[in-house]
Amino acid sequence: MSAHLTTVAGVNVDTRHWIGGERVASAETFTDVSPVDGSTLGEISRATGREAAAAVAAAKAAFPGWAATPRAERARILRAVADGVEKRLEELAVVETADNGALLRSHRRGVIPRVAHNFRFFADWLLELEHQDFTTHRGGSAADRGHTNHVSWDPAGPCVLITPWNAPLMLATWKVAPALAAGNTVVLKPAEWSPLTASLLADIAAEAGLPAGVLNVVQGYGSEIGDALTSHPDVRRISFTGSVPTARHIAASAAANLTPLSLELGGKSPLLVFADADLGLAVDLAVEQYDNAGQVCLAATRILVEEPVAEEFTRRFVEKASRLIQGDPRDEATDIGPTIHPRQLEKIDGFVRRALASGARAVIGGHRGEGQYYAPTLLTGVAQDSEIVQEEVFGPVLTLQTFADEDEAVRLANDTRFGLAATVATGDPGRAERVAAQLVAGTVWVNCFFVRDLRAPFGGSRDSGVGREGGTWSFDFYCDIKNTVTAPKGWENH
Ligand code: TXE
Repeated sequence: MSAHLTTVAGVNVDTRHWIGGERVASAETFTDVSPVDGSTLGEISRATGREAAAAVAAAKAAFPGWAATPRAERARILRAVADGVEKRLEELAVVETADNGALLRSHRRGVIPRVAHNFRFFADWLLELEHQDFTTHRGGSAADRGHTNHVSWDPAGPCVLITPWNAPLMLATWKVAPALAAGNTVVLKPAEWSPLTASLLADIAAEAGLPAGVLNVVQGYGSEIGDALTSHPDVRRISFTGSVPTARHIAASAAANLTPLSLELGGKSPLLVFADADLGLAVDLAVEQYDNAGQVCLAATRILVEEPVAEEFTRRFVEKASRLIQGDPRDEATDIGPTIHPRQLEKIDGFVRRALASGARAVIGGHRGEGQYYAPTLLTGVAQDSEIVQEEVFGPVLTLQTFADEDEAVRLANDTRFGLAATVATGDPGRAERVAAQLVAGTVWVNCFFVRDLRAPFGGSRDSGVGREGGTWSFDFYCDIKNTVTAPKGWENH
């Protein structure tokens, strides 16, 4: 077997970059370790600025051809990628679980099917994207009237897409699919803690007939090659999902060329439980926040409960959360897997230890589990301005606070520097509407959580991000929007 292949759960994965339609190795490698059992999954090529520049050059060279490819043909190839993902669903699911420790059953039933959906959705959407035409009849001077305006969405150029480890392939393809559909070429830089499925995606895309250089994958540390990608003058768009400090760094790096950015960052989202809510549903919504060991940007980690039902809510929450099974993410019965990395575990533990030291009480959990696991935790007695209420933990750690009325609920909900999402549990549609209107959040869910229609905008306010992606918002971001104004016949004689 080639020195550049590793076998993970029976699946062969190439550990090299994918640049210009070829596998390229770096002199150095980094070790990819499984959070499931600490085993080594592979030695992955560790890019330097040279490979980063080569990937951008390949994307630049491939751009004119792909941009000129008729939409119907681009859509056909994207659908073939979706077919390839579905054909290899089981392989992608087992590799992703080995690499990031999220539940195999979620990968099989939800996450990897969604990867295929990302490609199919943006292929369909591309064909529906209408150019807009209108005639100037108001505004401007009288002389301008009768001119036609033709608005078109043109491909922008090479895009750098930098993605995290909590849902590696799903989040990568959420960017790759619209970028490619729009006629752009891509350099994808997956997270170094979960590099494997991006490599499999490169294989699938090549098999589906995506031309060489249209999708490039560069493996390595963001701290080492990030700047070479984000400050490159030939890069026309940067889309990033990850942490706030890295986002600030990328924004500064991109500023040299004023490269447009889309930033999807963290959150500290609230779940507001009103006394008139279906309490069983509210408890289900709250317990759901432990999914993926809480390593979800959208997670509603601040539970805010109206005083009269707080005790009953807590009792029922504890009852349900205590039944959760924490263990090997490959087992069907498991509800909560390990955290991604010893460093993430340390970080989670540090947050909780400091909270407990400053007076918080652990209703459940509050400590590490075996190995790389962290016990599902619910903390009460937390002050609104405390670190545990204000900072993203990114682990299975929830806080519970109470409120007296709607005004206080909204005030607490909005009182962090984030604004990604919010969930409202209430039986009163009028209240739902009133409260939703006041919440600072890119997405508000009422009596539900995590429901995503890809036509809808997705993104955050404040420190949770810049810009929106999804449906037409993705095309607005990944395209250069052009207006062509044509004079009416005889206008020159005006
Ligand atoms: O994120 P980073 P980390 C939050 C979460 C988590 C914390 C730290 O709170 O605990 O961030 O996670 C690449 N130039 N989220 O350290 O560093 C890096 O290689 C260019 C929330 O993993 O932001 C990886 O591919 N790129 C989040 C990606 O950025 C750079 C998901 C994310 O890593 C770079 C993940 C640089 N200078 C973490 N430095 C969410 N919004 O869902 C790193 N990278």
